[in-house]
Amino acid sequence: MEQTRRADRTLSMHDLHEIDQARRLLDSARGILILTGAGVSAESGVPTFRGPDGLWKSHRPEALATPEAFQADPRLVWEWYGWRKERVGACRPNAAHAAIARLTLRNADARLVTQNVDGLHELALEEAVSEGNFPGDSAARAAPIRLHGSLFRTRCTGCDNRTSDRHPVEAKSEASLPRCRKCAALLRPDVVWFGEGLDPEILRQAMERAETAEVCLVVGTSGLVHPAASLPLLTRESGGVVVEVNPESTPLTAIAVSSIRGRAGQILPRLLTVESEPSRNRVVD
Ligand code: BV8
Ligand code: ZN
Repeated sequence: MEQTRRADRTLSMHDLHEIDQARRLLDSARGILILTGAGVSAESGVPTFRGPDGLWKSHRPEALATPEAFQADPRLVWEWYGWRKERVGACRPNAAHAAIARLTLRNADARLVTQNVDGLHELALEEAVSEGNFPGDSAARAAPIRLHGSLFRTRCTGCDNRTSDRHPVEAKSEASLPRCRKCAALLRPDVVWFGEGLDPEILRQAMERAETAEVCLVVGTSGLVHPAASLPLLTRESGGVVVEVNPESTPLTAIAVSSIRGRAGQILPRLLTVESEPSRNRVVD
């Protein structure tokens, strides 16, 4: 109990009230969409895009994460992705990833859609499955919908072959860059770059979840990148409500019924603990 009180002190009465209100909404929700951005991984040490640590060698992420940048200098872009793979490879999921993983495993009506390419949601899911005895299919059902791809997958620029790839990147010269085993063409990270369309099937699934969710819980996103940032709008237009968790206000704060100012790792365990799950969908351990 001492533990809780110490943490609570950092949370104002107003925050605690917002958290209680949001928990009630999540409790009674028939359909929950969780949308995450880089902020959910900040406490794991992953640099956010717009945070102070977002810049790489004075390059803005939006400038490097484009087909044009790759066309112009594939070695530079691969060096950046190599740096991110190494950095993220040393990071572990945090309490926010774990709370989301447990909710999506226990509640068949809760689904995660992420903008993140760091793979920490997937790792948290594996850990939650190994810790708790959830029915066999729950891990597959709870797999996050990845809007923007993964740092740990490559795509061939020639034959479009896609494979998982956790190897470090050799980006010393163009000759050392990764090549396709099938057609020897240059490989690229299997992520969605600015100016590139999202996978239509993945976007359809995410939009369907947004339209049917009664609550869209938005965690750690600046709400500036589209079409991801329009998903909470879809929930609201379909009669649902938006709950936001972010230390700062964002363009999505204006449409949120509850916007909790705090760090995901501190707030989500409070928001998504087991008691909050609706009994009708609870999967018995
Ligand atoms: C497309 C993969 C068309 C690569 C990424 C409508 C309006 C305006 C612009 C557009 C529009 N529609 C399209 C556009 C253009 C563009 C766009 O949105 N531009 C923005 C910058 C204005 N969108 C696109 O180009 C999309 N494609 O539209 O194609 C098309 C259609 C059909 C056919 C052909 C073409 C593609 C967008 C995807 C780009 N790829 N990632 C890679 O990662 O390398 S986006 C990338 O940046 C991330 O995935 C993520 O989506 C985004 C970063 O945003 P966040 O995750 O929110 O992170 P950020 O740092 O900004 O914020 C962190 C937040 O966390 C902050 O609010 C902070 O306060 C908070 N925080 C910090 N610590 C914590 C915390 N929160 C909680 N706890 C903490 N501890
Ligand atoms: Zn190929």
